[in-house]
Amino acid sequence: MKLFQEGGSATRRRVIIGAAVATAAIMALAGCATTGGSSSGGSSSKFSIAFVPKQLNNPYTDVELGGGKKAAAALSGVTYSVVGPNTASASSQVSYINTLTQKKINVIAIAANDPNAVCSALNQAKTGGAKIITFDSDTAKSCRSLFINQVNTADVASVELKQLGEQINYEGDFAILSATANATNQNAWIADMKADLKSDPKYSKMNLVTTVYGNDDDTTSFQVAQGLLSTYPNLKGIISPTTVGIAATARYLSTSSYKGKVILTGLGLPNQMRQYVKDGTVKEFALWDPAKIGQAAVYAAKALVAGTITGKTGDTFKAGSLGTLKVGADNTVIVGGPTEFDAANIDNYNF
Ligand code: RAM
Repeated sequence: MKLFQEGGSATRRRVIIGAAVATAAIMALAGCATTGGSSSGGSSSKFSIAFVPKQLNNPYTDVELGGGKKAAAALSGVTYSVVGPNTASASSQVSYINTLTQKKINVIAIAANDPNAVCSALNQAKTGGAKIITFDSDTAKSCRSLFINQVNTADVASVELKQLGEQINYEGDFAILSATANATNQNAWIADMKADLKSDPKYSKMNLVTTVYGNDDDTTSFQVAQGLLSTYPNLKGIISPTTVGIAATARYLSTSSYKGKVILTGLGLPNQMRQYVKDGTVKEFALWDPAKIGQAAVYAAKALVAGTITGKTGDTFKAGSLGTLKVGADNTVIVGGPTEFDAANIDNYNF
């Protein structure tokens, strides 16, 4: 298990008096985390938040959590930590959640590898007093107070189909190379793509032949991309709605005979995709700034702990440089819209 913990700011530490130090020492000895509640210092509040990403060691996760860490540091009294599995399999997060429940962490922010596999562990955490936020990849609605969604699910589906369609003249076979088979976020985007393919006449000649899974593992994704092209040599394109999948597929295509012939698009980090845009393997792809999701999660946590929101539709909360965010349908906060990247703008982005 990997656990990073950050204490309060220097200013805060200076004002802590002996009695508080003694109390904290007793709590630490008893294995307790700092509990929530308003501090005496104006609008700041004291709480602990633990992020549980789908997996550690994913460059996307690192950017996302970087945003959370920065936001936590900007607020005084927030104890920030990250724990999580190295693989994104369905139940790999359960033991980490149980540990956080024992530690009485105030807020658990989780990107779920499966909508249901983590629910009973999260419900136990809730019974123990924790607030539950999902970010990036949701659980079933009943298992969390609110979901920080990067973008509208339907917008992801339409940008991906549009980017592929315009490069293959809206005609021919294509495949999807996804993350894990249970990932809530990828499955929601894929379901919307399938619905658009059926309902929008402009896609009537585009044929989705298969969906394959690289499990958000670089090597597996590379091999799955290779297998895809050997099984379907006439494929016109691949959509990979995962930063791990698109980077591995681009790496495979870049040195293969399919380079520039098989169109690859999907969701990628500009820093990982830059070389493939410059060498002509990929023309365009999309994403958003993952750091904003981590940031929004920390501010949502603050508002939940302070009791100024419960996560119901219509709630609003301030989120630093993101301004005021609103909880919409399905207790979901939409952070922004997708950005499209190509050779003309990719150098303007550094994440
Ligand atoms: C991968 C993960 C993550 C997803 C991005 C687009 O890094 O699957 O959950 O949001 O891709």
